[in-house]
Amino acid sequence: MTPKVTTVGLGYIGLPTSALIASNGVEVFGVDINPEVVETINQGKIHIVEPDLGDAVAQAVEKGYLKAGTKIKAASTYLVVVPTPFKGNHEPDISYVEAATKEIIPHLKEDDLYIIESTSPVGTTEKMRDYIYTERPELENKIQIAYCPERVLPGNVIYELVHNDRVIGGVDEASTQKAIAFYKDFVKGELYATNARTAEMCKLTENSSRDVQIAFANELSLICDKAGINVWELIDLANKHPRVNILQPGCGVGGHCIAVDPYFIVSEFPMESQIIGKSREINNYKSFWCAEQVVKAKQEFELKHHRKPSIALMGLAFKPNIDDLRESPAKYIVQRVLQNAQDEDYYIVEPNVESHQIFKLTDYDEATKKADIIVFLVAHNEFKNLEISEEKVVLDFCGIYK
Ligand code: SAJ
Repeated sequence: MTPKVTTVGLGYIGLPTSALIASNGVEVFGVDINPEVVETINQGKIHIVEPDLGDAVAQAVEKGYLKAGTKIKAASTYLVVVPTPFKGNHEPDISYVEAATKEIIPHLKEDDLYIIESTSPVGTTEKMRDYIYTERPELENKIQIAYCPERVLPGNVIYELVHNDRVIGGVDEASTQKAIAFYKDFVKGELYATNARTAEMCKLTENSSRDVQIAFANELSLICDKAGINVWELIDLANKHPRVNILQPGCGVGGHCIAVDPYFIVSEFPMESQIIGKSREINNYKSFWCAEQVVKAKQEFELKHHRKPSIALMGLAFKPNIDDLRESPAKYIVQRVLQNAQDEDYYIVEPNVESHQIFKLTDYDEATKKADIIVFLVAHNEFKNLEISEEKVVLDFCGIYK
């Protein structure tokens, strides 16, 4: 197969994107450094949990439009969809984007289109353009280079890939237009043209905006705890105002996007990013505070009952109804609580995961029946209608009872 599109990175975004393009009858070659991932996909199976993705991949592979491999194949469009984590000091790490580009460079030819979708610090696309033209000076201004961030919500990826509006920014007008023409074939949302730097900043802005708004809700929850006010009721009431829309507090902000991307702005513009930086601190502090509350509840129980309590820790995922534990505040809280453990019995619950390497998992019914203290960390659907007897101590950090 001679692919039209080569996608580098077959993770949470790269794989669904590849499957979607392939489902439009376009030959797509997906590249991943992990041979097991490649083998799984070539069998028409998937290595991640995402509704409807399994069917999309199975069909695309069966029809011969999607193939995977560990080495790049020449195509006319290249999509870079690799992770951009941060380093120890919260500085963005674009080494995967650089490595993918290095692999693509020898295959590039006149009129090819190179697109970065990975979340990237401002200036990355221009940096890669300079890198490409240093290695291949004969191609200068003869290929098109653009940035188009993904903005899909895990759990609803297949729908949002097609229906969300997209922001597309080239390093020049011709690049922007060529990238728009590419996305037009499989995106039903609006395609908005801009330049590469604005498109990069737009992605960082979207996730920072959500982080700042969640920080506001989390700050309110700390204030309300001291003031003896139910924060959930307060937010519901404040949101009755036609121009107020406060998000929900929780046990912190997790995932590999919202808890990461704001640092890409803060590390480049530390003096200016006051609210963005502080929001990260507040959301991280909220997880620490939750862990402290569990320890406090444990000590109070001991003083009152003269015995050690048993404790149910409900949820490990980074948000409700998913199996993804990456950058999860709930997992962090469980770890911190266990570091403070003495002889108490702990029941750790995560209904979306069968087993865990470190934590022994318990069924949610059994855990809530056996435990003296029940700590709700993630608002999974399974936890919403549990019958919990009145003598139990309940810490509800995620609004199960609101
Ligand atoms: N959270 C709260 N309170 C809320 C909403 C969320 O505490 O009111 C917490 C969640 O529990 C979770 C974290 O925030 O720990 C992030 O969850 P999320 O559902 O807000 O977002 P993600 O990380 O699943 O996906 C985000 C989305 N970005 C925005 O909504 C601006 C998605 O559209 C992006 O594509 C994705 O990041 C990404 O890949 O960047």
